[in-house]
Amino acid sequence: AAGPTIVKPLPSEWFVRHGTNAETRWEALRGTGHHTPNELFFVRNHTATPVLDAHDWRLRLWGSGLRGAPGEDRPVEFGYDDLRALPAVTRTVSVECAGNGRSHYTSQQGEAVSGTAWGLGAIGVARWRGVRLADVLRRAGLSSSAVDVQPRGLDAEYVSGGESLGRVRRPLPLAKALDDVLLAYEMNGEPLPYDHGYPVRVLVPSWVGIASVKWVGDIEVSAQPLLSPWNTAFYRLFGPAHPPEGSAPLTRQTLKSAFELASGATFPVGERQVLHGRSWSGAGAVARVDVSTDGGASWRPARLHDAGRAGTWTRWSVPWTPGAPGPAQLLARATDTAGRRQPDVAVPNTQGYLFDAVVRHPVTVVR
Ligand code: MTE
Ligand code: MO
Repeated sequence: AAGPTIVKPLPSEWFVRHGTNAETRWEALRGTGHHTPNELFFVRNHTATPVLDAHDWRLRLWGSGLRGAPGEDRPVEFGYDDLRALPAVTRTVSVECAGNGRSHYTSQQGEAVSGTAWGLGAIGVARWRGVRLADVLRRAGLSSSAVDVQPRGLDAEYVSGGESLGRVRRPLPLAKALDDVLLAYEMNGEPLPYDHGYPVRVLVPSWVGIASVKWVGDIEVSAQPLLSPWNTAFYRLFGPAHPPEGSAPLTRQTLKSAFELASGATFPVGERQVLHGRSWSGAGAVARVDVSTDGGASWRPARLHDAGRAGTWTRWSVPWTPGAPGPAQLLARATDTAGRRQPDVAVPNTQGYLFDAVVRHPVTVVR
């Protein structure tokens, strides 16, 4: 019998369920610190969370890009304790689904897009501890001809349109794999929770979430470029603005902002509030955030609460005294250190990836 698709409890005041996935409610982040608590962290599962045992777990490295390991027949293996014995690193980074914000293509722009109808809650930030993928690759005997590195998960094969696409796997260019990618075994000071990849997951800072393969079981290291449905059919941009074969496979995340508020939150007229939110970018740190409480007619700068850092979000706040009863729209627009600013309209693509436009957050002012 199939178990639950997600192991951890998903109280409805913290999560919105979308099939096998669970989205963090932004209002549940109010009062939390910089890091998303593990119990509040969104879950994106193609199938279901496998409950694995770290002591039986092995990470197998194989492929034409390893010295002396021409095929799957001569793999190099690491156990959980082998990884834990390597030099450890700790980093604060976000994981964000490429489709985060997708529902706003429809709600704000009237575009029909396929995929999980996320609001803005398919992102979380954690303090991850693990080892550098570069250290593991070098220990496995990286050959000078290696070009691509493809981690694969131990969760069930993904079936789409009646056809199995195999296990979740997605190639990384060697340069990124050797740069800042981690094999993480801890999340916010605890062993990885089952839903987030126990015992070990890949963590690819600033890139779309699909690159951060959970429950990693093997890594193909190849002397030829690798393809998988997750970098050919999915996680490219398709549509009128893009070539027929789609854009290049998605890498860096885009720029977004969210209020730590429920959609439709109510505020008493004439009472001073402090609105809180967070902004983030895959292209660098957040440099400034401007907020409008009158539907975009006027803007003022928010106070930033975190020193801007790449790979994670910046918390901010702005005071507001609602002046008149009735519906209102709150907007936040971020600018990053790469010079990007959130546009009013996002360029659409059929699968609704990389939504970056300013979101109009509906609230009601009451007497
Ligand atoms: N890894 C495996 N093995 N299986 C999956 O379904 N989902 C990916 C990625 N890694 C996935 C996976 C996607 S699309 C995202 S957005 C992130 O995991 C989500 O990570 P989280 O569930 O820890 O938040
Ligand atoms: Mo995702």
